Amino acid sequence: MPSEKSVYPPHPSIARSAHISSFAQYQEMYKRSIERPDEFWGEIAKQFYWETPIDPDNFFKYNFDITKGPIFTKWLDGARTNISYNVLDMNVKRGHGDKVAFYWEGNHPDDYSRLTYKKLLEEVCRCANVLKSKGVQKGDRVAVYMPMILEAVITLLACTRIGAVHSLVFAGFSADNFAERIMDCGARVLVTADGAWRGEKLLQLKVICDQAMVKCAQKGYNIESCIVVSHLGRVMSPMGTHYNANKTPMQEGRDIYWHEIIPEASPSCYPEWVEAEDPMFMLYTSGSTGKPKGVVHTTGGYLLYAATTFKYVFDYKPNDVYWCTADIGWITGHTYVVYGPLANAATSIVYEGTPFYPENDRFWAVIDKYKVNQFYTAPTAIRALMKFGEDLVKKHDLSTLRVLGSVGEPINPEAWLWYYKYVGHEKCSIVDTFWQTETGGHVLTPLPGATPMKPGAASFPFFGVQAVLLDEAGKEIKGEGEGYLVFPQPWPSLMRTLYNDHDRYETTYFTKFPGYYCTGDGAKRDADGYLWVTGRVDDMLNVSGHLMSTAEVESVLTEHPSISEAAVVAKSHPVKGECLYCFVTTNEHGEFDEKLQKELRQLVRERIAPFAMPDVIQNAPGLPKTRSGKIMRRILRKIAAGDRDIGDTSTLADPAVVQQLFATRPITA
Ligand code: 6R9
Repeated sequence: MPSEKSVYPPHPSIARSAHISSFAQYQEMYKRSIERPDEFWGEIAKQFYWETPIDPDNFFKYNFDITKGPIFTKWLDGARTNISYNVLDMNVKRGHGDKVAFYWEGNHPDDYSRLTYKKLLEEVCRCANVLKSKGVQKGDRVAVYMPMILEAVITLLACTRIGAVHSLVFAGFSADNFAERIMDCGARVLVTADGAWRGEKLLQLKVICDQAMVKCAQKGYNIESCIVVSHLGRVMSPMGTHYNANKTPMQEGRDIYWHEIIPEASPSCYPEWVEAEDPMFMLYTSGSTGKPKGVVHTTGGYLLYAATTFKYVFDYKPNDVYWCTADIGWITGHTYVVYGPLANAATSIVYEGTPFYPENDRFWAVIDKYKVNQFYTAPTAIRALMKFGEDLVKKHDLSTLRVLGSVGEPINPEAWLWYYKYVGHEKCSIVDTFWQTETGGHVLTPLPGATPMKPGAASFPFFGVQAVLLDEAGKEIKGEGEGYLVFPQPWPSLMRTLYNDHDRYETTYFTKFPGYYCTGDGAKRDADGYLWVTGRVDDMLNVSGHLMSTAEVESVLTEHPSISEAAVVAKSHPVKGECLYCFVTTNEHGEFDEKLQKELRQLVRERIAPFAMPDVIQNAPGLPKTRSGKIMRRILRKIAAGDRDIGDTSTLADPAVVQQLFATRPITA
């Protein structure tokens, strides 16, 4: 087994044919992208259609320095385009009409379908016409709560076709969460499905939407139209039968089935030309104060960056088959299931199910079935699959693979090596892509034919991105060292604002270090200049690649009538990366017992999502606090880890609390 300190050069067979085939070529292009961004991105912009031309004087403007005025970023301001036109009509015009845009692979292996570019364009137009008939206009938000089915892709593209802003919420979030997001973005139209199977689990999506709509209505907010894909009735359940779709309750006048309205609509729809800087979509991400942030992306820059990163990071070639396993509800699904691949006229796979159904080799079976060339997944999935051993991988022919991607959290060298050796046969390049909902696309990543790989290093910045490390005082760390990962300049797809809250955008990302976009992650640079992302530096947790804030979970726990105070920290977990370790203080009505723990877990599940369920709940009659009353999470992290080396405790108001928490640490922790 190779050591984790080794460097793995790209395999000659990969490098030879890659778009970027040497590190020197990367460096040269990178230099140009930083020194002449207008020239670099201008050439790329020419590959797309602009209804009104790009004004060279308005190519790119920004201010990242809060002391000099409001923060803003603009690319190609004033040029008009339409992203659905670019990724559909243009591809059809270029002769890709009969090319498969998506293979759909259902949860059950007997369910699968495909959609060509021509057919996708038609379906998008039909859906766009229906959205228009429901009153959706340019700039309006449309709420989407969908499983991994092709109608989800169609809905997003239909929104962009008419200039509407899609606001998709991951279909694993609870009704409470969804309701909050619907009201925050002000959507009046909702698109969903009756449900879906994930492995052997039935997700009753319409039921959750109904609950969310009731919660909205209680606050005087009404969804006017809800379009429902009847999905369950057309696919195989794990029992091998079809589910009775009539079980889904429909409200007269508001709810309508997709199949009753979309097929009747016209298959052509003239695109709405929008400004490059018009909002294209929004997507909520966790914020460290608890309330989710509606990250807003705009049209022109997002298109350029999604297209360019997809092409180079996955080294995509015209006949390749690409597969990203991310759910469409996350930014990875937006940029690298929908827009990036389509902008390159790619053929990709949308997979509905889990890695474990019907057997633990499903991922490998799907790669084999479709002869996948690029496979993009998350470290948590790799770690879970490693447990079943490499024999399951060896059962399948994975020889078509060239590029393996990783995203969502740092990948530990052990998982990296397993991925490299057993999935990639020591031939594939692994791209460990670091990015965020906010960045819109990859910002740090190796390039398959160019970058010698180091297991666990996100390596180097992508074109147009300057990565800087700062110390606590805001001084730049040049050369080797560890600090805050920040960016002094925007690239085309950096988010432009937080929906309806530009102040929060400025304070969250631009005030800690004036002049820089602050990622909230720490990173170190090694002697060879490689960047290694070390994880969040703020109060955020990353459970199986799902980002959430400790404050969000704490506020749910303290809603329980028996809880007076709660503090949540991350604890490392062999598969999930991190898990939730919660300290709770009960009030006079509460008794800390099994029942209470069960209720708290249930509460988090209902209010946030199943993936947010705590692994450990510890009774904390007292919490370690500073004299000014701030909870010292640093110490709680040590208790969670069982590490008695807690360092400086001079600011602690009552050191006895810490000893007590160590002594009563649950055995299951
Ligand atoms: C794309 C996505 C963003 C946070 C980010 C960081 C972590 C993502 C990573 C990584 C180390 C990688 N993260 N990719 N950490 N190496 N390759 O995941 O977006 O859901 O917004 O999460 O995820 O902490 O700040 P998002």
